[in-house]
Amino acid sequence: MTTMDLFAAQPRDIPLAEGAVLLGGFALPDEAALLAAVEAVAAVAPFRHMETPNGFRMSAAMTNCGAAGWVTDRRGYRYDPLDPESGRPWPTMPSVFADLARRAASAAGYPDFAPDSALINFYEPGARMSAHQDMNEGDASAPIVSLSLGLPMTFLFGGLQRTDPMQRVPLAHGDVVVWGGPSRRAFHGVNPLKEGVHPLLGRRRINVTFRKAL
Ligand code: MD6
Ligand code: FE
Repeated sequence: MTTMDLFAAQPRDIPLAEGAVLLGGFALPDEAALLAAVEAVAAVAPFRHMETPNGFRMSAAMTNCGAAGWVTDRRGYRYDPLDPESGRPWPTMPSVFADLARRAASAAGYPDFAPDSALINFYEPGARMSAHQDMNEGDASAPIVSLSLGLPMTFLFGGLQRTDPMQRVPLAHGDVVVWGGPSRRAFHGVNPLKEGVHPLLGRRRINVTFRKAL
């Protein structure tokens, strides 16, 4: 094996379904800058537990950056150019976010991905996200790029019907999942976060999903 082969090999790229791939460890080289970007966004637009249309509080706390942010309240789910808590635009998307999302999408076969929204989910032990489809984005031809930081979590990835079986995908710090095309409307969720302490993030998992929302 030559040196070139060593660099070409990416043994941690795992196809999940047609159009969906796990890029294992893709974000590790940028972990410090990505964490700093999360902190910078949260300093301006703090994490909050949003209310679902049914009146429940989400167990993951959320914030956003970019031209539009995903929000939920008693009126429903939508993308909003303004943070409802402050009435001001969401923070600008840090360039380290947009750059990572573009490179990951490209590695997964989706060139020229230009996200206009990043939803940041903050999980503490016990927090979860029940099975759902991502349906609020205007442009379903664009993929979604999903970055995991901190404690590991089990991602549940199903099919186009709620009743389809779900595969359990362990997601670790630095992993990136890209999905689009035939998988864009697949049901997915995350199991409750288990107790643990991550060396950089402590008792937390952060997930950032980059989308073309508008
Ligand atoms: C999470 N992720 O990983 C929740 N949606 O915390 C999502 O809901 C999600 O990871 C669309 C595409 C990728 C995702
Ligand atoms: Fe989702």
